[in-house]
Amino acid sequence: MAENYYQKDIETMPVEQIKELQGERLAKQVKHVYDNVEFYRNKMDAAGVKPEDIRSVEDLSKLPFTEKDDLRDQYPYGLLAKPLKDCVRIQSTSGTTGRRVVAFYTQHDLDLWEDCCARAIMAAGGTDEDVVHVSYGYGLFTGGPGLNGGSHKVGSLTLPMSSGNTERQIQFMTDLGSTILCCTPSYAAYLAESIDERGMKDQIKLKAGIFGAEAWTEEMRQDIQDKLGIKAYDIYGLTEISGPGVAFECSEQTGMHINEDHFIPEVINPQTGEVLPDGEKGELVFTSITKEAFPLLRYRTRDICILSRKKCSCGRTHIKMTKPLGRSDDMLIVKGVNVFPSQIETVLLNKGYAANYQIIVDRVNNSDTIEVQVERTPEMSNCSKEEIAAKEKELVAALKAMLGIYAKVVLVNPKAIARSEGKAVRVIDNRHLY
Ligand code: DLL
Repeated sequence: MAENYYQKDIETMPVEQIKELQGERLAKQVKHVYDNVEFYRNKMDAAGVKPEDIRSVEDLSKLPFTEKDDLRDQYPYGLLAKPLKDCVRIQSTSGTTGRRVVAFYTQHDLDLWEDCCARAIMAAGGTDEDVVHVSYGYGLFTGGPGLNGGSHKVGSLTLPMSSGNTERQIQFMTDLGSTILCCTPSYAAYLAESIDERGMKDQIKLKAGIFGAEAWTEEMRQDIQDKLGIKAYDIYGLTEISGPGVAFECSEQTGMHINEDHFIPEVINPQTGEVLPDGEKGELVFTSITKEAFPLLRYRTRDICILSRKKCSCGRTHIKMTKPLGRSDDMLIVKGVNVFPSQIETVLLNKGYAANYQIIVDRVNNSDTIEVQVERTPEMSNCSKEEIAAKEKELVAALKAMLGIYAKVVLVNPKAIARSEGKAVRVIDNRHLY
């Protein structure tokens, strides 16, 4: 299949040229921000940096970071760089860690954001002949509006389903012949399961899925691809930087191209703030160089990933990021050991379970405990108590090998774990209650 681009010239631009473009846009953006946002003016003055000091990407590290707490402190209007009358949209998120963030967009900002989503849809093989089924939430969450706008730009027939009402989702999917599904991976897994139960796999025409907004493993990708008979593409983004489409996967499915003409990525050591070379694992930081209303400089995402400039077979030249491998703030520290929920998911899926699980962390007698609840597979319905106990023991051993610590495993009944239509709740950390 020939590679599909939405903005080929930009997406395949030689790296040197991208860097030059970034430098020009960065210098302009820093001036815009310095002139219009008191918060940044104060921060830059305190750091002794003037807008004239920032002329190229190499100067980026002279700028101070922006933290999530800054956004909370400046809520709601403190980081606005345009008069409110020039803004046409607000989106918001409670954020992965529960803090409210409000982002503003001018019409131009929306236009560029939708371009990014259009690139993602076309990279997943989308054209104006497709029926794009958007089951991300609409409203303040960026998922629905972002992919909706991108789908319009591609010229696809857009189904603004939003999340929920699985019965209707499947009916529309079959009646209207949806070909590309956009939703969270956990909801895609749930839809796949529901389609399977109804024996309707033959009636769906899906060829691709664009799934993101939450962590998911390669194993989960394989599972969804097999169950729905599609290619599943990852998409990454965050409200603070625009929404979905900051980065997206291409046919190679080996990481996501960051839209470098709009966002400059850096990876830093989360403890020291030191910038790390490409190929090293650290916290992702973004500077938005084209946004008018809500431009952030060196925003610390807390997402842990690795950047790579390795040549991509799709022809795109923009740098690639791995799937977020965890969050510097969501990483669980259990008995002093760093545990990422994705490690647990990998073990469960490798052992043949579906991604219906929950991790419960607690503190008993001053000692951390971790329990993994996972649903039994349908094949286990006739298992005896002893057989179930043996399966649990097997998982305990596999988790111990992966994490290095003991985690209790409870195999619960199928459907016992609440399904999510948006982002799945994987971790319940009861230690915060004390
Ligand atoms: O989740 C935007 C989005 C919508 C992305 C639809 C993709 C698809 P927020 O609600 O602000 O925005 O949450 C942003 O979600 O910092 C990551 O921790 C996580 N996240 C987003 N995409 C992925 C992904 C949207 N593909 C936060 N894999 C980010 C893993 C993701 N985590």
